[in-house]
Amino acid sequence: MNNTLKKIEEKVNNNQRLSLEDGVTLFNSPDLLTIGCLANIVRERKNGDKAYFISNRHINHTNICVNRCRFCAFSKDSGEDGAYTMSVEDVLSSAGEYSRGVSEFHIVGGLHPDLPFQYYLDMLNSLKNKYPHIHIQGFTAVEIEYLARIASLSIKDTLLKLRDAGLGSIPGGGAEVFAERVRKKICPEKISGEEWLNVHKTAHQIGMRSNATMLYGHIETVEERVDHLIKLRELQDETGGFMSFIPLAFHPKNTELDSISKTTGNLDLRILAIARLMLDNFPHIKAFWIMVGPKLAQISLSFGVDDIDGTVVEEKITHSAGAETEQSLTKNELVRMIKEAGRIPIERDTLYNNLN
Ligand code: V47
Ligand code: SF4
Repeated sequence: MNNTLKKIEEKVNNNQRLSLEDGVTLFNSPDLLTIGCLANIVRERKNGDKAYFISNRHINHTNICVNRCRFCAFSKDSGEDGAYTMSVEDVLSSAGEYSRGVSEFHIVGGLHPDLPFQYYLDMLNSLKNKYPHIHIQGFTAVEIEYLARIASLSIKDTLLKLRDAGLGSIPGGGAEVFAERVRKKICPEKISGEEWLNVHKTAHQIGMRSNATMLYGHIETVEERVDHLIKLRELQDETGGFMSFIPLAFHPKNTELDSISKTTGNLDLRILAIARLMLDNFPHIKAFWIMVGPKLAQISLSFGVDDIDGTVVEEKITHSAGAETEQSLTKNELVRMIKEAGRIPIERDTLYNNLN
């Protein structure tokens, strides 16, 4: 092990919190195996040999979005070729396809200029009516803030109404990188990092759990990545409401940022491992296999990761941006990947209850 990592190793062994400087050191170190090894210590301390997956179904109800972030290949303008919006009935029938054994619907979409708040309440109510036992994780903080604006409600009242209609928890999307410099360049219309954090804080205050993400591999600096992780850690200290952190590898194809190269395996593994080390108060680190590929997701189970997400069924956001992964894996495939990595597969529900 090189000397610069010695101090960090000592902190990890003594269960001490890593600083911003430590995070930067980890990103700049060539010694990926040591970083993975340290992350594995924390992973096993928190989750033993368990590796989680979920049977879920993603539903993207509309791709029409007023924000048009520069890294997004999924969104369209209203009336543009390929733009779509599902009616509540469409959402219901899409939920019905391949939904046997599913414990979660994961619903995210664009910021639609015309759909009323009632559409979202109707969607949740009808899903809950038909599938009362399936947890609905839906609407990123960006969507929640938009819904609050169109409904002229506070964030808290918006969340309470969505929860009354059937919303169970909030996914981690829309966080990107909190630094204003980055947001100005890649998603100038999006809510600020502070606003994203405030939506999650409000959700946690009413007892709703959520996830967090970071979109990496575009124009962000190492310091901006570590700053993002530390802001999440600070909010988690305050509320304890986050369940998992999911780094999202930027897919450049069909986006305005297509001159940027795809992320590499080294960076993908490094981010997952560093997240495990920095986010000492997050119970779970998730490798979304759709984004990093099933092979790397499997290896990441020895680099800090304890969750490889789910069966998914149909994925539009990353596949619009050139992802070459399948859109779905069976439960058996997920179990085999986990067992071959020497871990114990646990099928979980959204809130990490064991469904085995
Ligand atoms: O918010 C958009 C990102 C997110 C691209 O909470 C892109 O469990 C890569 O948040 N390349 C949506 N990423 C997906 C998401 C998510 C996925 C899986 C699990 C969970 C969870 C959350 O995808 C967006 C945005 O940050 N995104 N475009 C792209 N070209
Ligand atoms: Fe809209 Fe989300 Fe795509 Fe941004 S990332 S354009 S907010 S769908």
